Amino acid sequence: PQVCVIGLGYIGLPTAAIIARANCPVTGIDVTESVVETINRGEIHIEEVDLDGLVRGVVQRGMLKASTQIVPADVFVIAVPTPFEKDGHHTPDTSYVMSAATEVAGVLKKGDTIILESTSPVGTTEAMRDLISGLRPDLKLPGKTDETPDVAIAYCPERVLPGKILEELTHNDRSIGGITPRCARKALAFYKRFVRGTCVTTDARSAEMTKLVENAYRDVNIAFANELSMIADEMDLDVWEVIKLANRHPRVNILQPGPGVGGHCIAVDPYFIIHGAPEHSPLIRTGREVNDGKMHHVVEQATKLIEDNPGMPVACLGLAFKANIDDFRESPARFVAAKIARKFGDRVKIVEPYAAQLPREFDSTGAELVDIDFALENCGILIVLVDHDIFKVVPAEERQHAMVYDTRGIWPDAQMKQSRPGLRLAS
Ligand code: SAJ
Repeated sequence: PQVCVIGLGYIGLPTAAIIARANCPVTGIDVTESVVETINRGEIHIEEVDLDGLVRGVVQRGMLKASTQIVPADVFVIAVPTPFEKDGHHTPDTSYVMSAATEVAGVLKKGDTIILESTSPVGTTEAMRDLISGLRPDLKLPGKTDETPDVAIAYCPERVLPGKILEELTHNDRSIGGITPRCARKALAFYKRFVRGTCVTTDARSAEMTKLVENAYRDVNIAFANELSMIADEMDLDVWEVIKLANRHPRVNILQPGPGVGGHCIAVDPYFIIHGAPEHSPLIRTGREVNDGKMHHVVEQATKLIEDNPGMPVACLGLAFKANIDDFRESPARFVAAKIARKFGDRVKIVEPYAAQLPREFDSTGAELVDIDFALENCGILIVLVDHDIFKVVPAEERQHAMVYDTRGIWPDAQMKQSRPGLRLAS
């Protein structure tokens, strides 16, 4: 089939490339002209393991083209962002999905399949169907007719991990939610072309909720670890030691505390559930609050340590939202480092091997980007915010002189120190 993938971001572009590799001609659509030009040159505008070679190959073979204009196709895959509105209520914003659906409606023909992949509040796929039904009264849409519908509509969330996107796109199991069972079967036949994991069919609303539940589950579990870390600070305990011991129980598996939860999914998707059932989601809401609260806790603890040691240079290690990636959006590490830079100015050095320069909020703070060697030689206080491999391998003797606040638990020998950052630590 001819495929049209709408949205060429972190999910859409790898998906388009993998479909093209499976020998389906793909047109990728994006509103940003420069993104389209970059891809048509065989290059990429995002960082992801092995994506450059894959895109270059499929573009050179003529299997993937990018365009700003929608084109007719047999299968449409929508992978556009679904942020929430900055209205203080975290209301989900499905306007990008609906405008993509409007574009699809303009070129839709009998026999086509539309698949929504964007993380979406429950009911979005049906709302999209209703919108298309209004725009194309000439077509029979699923769930709107007793006869065989003219098009199939399904919801199939991605569940790939940044840094392992290509591998997980191929090997993860998929939930395929049709508006009707027939829609699910049509979408299933499409995914079978390039997914090696098991594809399980269900209805669209269950598939929508499944995606939200996966990320809310992880958020709540990380919140448990983060809450433990704050309790441990209060009780003067080493949280890493406690978690390590508790996890020896055959049915206990506590996740890792950190400076908070970042990224574009885990810190966002739980709100889609909360918004849908506010009265019945106290745990999920509290999980969000705990994880956001952890960022402020880290700022407070770090501030105490820095104030207790006047004049001593400080290094914040890491800005990324998690280890070994160059993605600084929605990052708790970046939030904490920026707060510290604003408070302590040119005492603050930032180490982030994945950054060429500091983000704009560091302008005029006096903080500067340095490498890890500079930080180890010159800074008496080290605040670990990201567990990049390059930080993990720093041997104990090279950091022995420094006071350490390790929010990620990467230096086991420094652990007793990190859990009591307010104390004056042996230097
Ligand atoms: N984190 C911790 N402690 C942990 C695990 C993670 O503090 O034990 C933090 C990370 O440092 C990061 C944040 O949580 O700041 C999220 O990282 P992550 O690796 O858990 O997840 P993401 O955001 O990279 O990707 C998630 C994945 N969802 C689940 O694992 C349930 C991925 O499979 C989804 O496809 C993705 O969200 C998405 O797009 O929804």
